[in-house]
Amino acid sequence: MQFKKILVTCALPYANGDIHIGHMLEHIQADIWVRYHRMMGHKVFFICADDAHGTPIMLKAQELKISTEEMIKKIYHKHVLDFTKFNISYDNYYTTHSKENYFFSKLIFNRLNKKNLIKKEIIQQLYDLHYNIFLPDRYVKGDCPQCKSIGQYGDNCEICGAIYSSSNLINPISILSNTKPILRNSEHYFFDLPKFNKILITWINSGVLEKTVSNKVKEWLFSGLKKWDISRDAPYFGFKIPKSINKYFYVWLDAPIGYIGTFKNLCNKNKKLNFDEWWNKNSKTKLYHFIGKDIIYFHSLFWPAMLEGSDFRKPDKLFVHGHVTLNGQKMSKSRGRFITAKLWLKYLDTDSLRYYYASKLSSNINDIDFNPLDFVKNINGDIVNKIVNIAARNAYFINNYFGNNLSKTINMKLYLRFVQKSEIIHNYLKSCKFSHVIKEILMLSDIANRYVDKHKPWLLIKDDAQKKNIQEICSMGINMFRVIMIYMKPIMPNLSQKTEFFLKKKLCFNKIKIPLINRKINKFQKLFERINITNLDKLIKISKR
Ligand code: NOT
Ligand code: ZN
Repeated sequence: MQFKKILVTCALPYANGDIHIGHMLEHIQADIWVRYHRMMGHKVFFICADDAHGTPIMLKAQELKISTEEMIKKIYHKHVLDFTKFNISYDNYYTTHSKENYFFSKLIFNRLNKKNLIKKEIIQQLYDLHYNIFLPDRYVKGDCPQCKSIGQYGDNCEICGAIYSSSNLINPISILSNTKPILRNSEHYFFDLPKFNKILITWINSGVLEKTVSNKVKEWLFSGLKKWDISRDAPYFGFKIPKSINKYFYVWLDAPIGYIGTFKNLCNKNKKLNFDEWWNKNSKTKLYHFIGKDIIYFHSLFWPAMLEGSDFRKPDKLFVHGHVTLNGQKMSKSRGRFITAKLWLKYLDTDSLRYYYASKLSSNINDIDFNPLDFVKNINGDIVNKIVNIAARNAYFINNYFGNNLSKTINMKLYLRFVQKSEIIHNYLKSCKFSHVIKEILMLSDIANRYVDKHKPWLLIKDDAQKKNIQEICSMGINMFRVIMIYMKPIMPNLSQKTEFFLKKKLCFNKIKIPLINRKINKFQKLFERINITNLDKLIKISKR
């Protein structure tokens, strides 16, 4: 097999709030994919960073009465802790507020500018006289210019779906000061996105997106692209635009460049890495982005166009997922429907959330609901009663009657039936169809449990003549458990680690055809804790406050 070199990213979380289980979906999804590819021997680098710029971050720091730098530093450490505890195996977690990112933001801007792909234009924007700042779209509310619904944000109408610019709102009001903003002129820098129409169509047609998503993107492409405003006026927290007076790069310009900056930072730490090999226009390595469906536009249009225009390589694939809902409703901090990663860890373990998400994830962009009852049923029912139960009930005999020794032979026909599932499991893992993996695993677990039920070692044990037989039956049980756990390894790293200790053997795909026979295992120790309903109740109660 040819080993690939792959760079994987998750979208960069904003540096003004906690990581919640909604974010975690993406990081878990990507981490499962990454762990699987590493298991298969590919060279994978997995990176992410905090997205540290923009008006909301600047205002949040003002509200907390600390400097923006201080705030993003504090949040950075919290984010790193959350991801580490959830076993998200980043090779580098960095920040967009870095010297590397500034370097590449300037470089890309200058290259685009040289090719005449940046245009200056004077535009009118809403200005808050009280706060002395130009208002981002989300900081203005007013009546929809199309359907006249009141209380709509400055970028689009939630009632009729119209998209407009905030200066077109009727009766605009600044959310910051509750005063009426005025229109003020300002010169902005625009990236000439329409120039890339053709290239983007070719890129989209090369299979970088799932069908439903690529259809959506094609709709955007065919309805015509507009120039993209990449500048913001001071005061702004971000990078200053070279040779400008008080103009800053819009956060969405330097956020994706943060992928490059973060990789460059990794190269600085790991001297064996050759930056150009990964980002050159003709790079042979792979670049995969995991993103939510709300930021498809940025990653499928702006980002590849920027890369093309500045002579960098483009992504090979975007894995897009839906959002997490809580009990069928949108997660919302302001409405108190919200579970932070930290709160989760206080009451529950991380493998259980990883398993739950995996059991819902496929390659589509459907939303995923976190439903507590469903969650308990999945974890206690699948992991404890089905999967881990196979190990427990068979280890009992191997540990207590056979000095921890597995038999010399097992039923190879049945064993191979388990191994033959590898091919389909590989395909599911490669294409992010994790719920299909889980379905297969559960089917195999049922077969394994039925096998033990049928042979009833607890009855046979009364008959001395059956001893050898029991050892073979239970060794077969342990072997079925092992194959299942090889399939499960990218999904549940903690359970896998304990399993490896129990089996005295690393779980790997390339050894799957060789059963564990004629060797010792360890004494069975609890591999997984049942979900504690009281803890889950507490968590849900707090998240509902
Ligand atoms: N901070 C953004 C968000 O929506 C994601 C930035 C992803 C990075 O949470 N960039 N790009 N393109
Ligand atoms: Zn409307």
